[in-house]
Amino acid sequence: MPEQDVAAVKTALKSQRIETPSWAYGNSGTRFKVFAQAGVPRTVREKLDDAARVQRHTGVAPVVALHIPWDRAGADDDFTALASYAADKGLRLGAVNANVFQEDAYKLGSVAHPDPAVRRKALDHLMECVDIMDATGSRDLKLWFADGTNYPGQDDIRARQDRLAEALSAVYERLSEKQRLVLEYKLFEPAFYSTDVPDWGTSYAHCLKLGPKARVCVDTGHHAPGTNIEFIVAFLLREGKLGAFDFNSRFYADDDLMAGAADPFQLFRIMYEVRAGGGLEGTAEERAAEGEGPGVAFMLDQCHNIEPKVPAIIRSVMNVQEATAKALLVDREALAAAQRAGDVLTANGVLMDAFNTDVRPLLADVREELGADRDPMAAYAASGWAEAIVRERVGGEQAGWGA
Ligand code: LRH
Ligand code: MN
Ligand code: MN
Repeated sequence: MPEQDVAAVKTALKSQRIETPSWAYGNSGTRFKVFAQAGVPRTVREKLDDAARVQRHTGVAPVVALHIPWDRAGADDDFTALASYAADKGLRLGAVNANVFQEDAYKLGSVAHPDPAVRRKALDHLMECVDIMDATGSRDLKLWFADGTNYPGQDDIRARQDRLAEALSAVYERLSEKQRLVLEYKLFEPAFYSTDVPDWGTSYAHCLKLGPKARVCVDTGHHAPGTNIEFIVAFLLREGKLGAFDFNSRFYADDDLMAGAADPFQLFRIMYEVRAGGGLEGTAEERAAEGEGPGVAFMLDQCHNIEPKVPAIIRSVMNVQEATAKALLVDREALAAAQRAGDVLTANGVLMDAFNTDVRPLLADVREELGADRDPMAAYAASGWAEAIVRERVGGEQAGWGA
């Protein structure tokens, strides 16, 4: 590859920002068991301390997404102070994830619940999340609703859409010009018969009606097996409606395993469509600013149930970077020529050549040039952080789902 092309690939890789989820630093599990790990953060500040390690070793993960109310612990309701704490660590606070799925009141749903009092309660929480965004300077409000039904006839499917639309529109009006809402879809779970935002089409239709500040969030674990996620990505980017990713990987359902672990080829195909749709263009600052441009947030949303959390997050960041690097290596001119000529095998070969390239040396150079570590996993293991947090984080309650 010509020298100037390598430089362009490196520039794009250096400006990528991968947002890590605060909840991935805490304890999590399946519905059967949460295995507690020693050294896990007890407060949101300790989660940020861990995130700062991820940033230090990788150089591309300076943003941390919050989940409310999980991140109240240690924030003392002063999110302006929390944002300064993050800034002191070289971090900034990213998407604010609303949580209207863990209280008894939400048994039959939140914003689509048949009882207006429950809908009001849910909407109040969404509004409160926007207040928090005002304090943290976050751009995105991430909305995922566990709403749906388990049995045919349980509730009116159309009425639930009306209620959902009403809440979305109220929260949309509350957003400033610089803020956005990203609406995440999920096929099933916890609802098993009908889900109110089950797929990208439903999310897209609501976002289209709401306006330019509303975009779709693609969580890679939220589809039916076999779904062509890169098609969805290509379509949404073309329409200017792709807002964010929740990256994770899965073998069966919403497994929330490390991004790129189950299917690195799928992650590459997704990142190729992001690149082809302009999602990697511009500087990090340009992409983070709302308004024109693709503005796609690359977030992780995963749970480390059996593996140590900080290095698992480092590994995930590296996996996203590897997929991105390979996507950037695709020879677009050769690909376009083969596509124009109808040369199926050459076109496929161009893509596979990029996927089969070992990009690890290139990424090691990128990290070194960023002042991070060539081998983040080894650097973390040698840093003593894992031992220090086990020693120091004693007493108190560990953070996890619900704390
Ligand atoms: C739902 C989901 C959503 C939640 C997160 C904890 O399955 O993906 O993004 O906020 O998990
Ligand atoms: Mn998600
Ligand atoms: Mn999920």
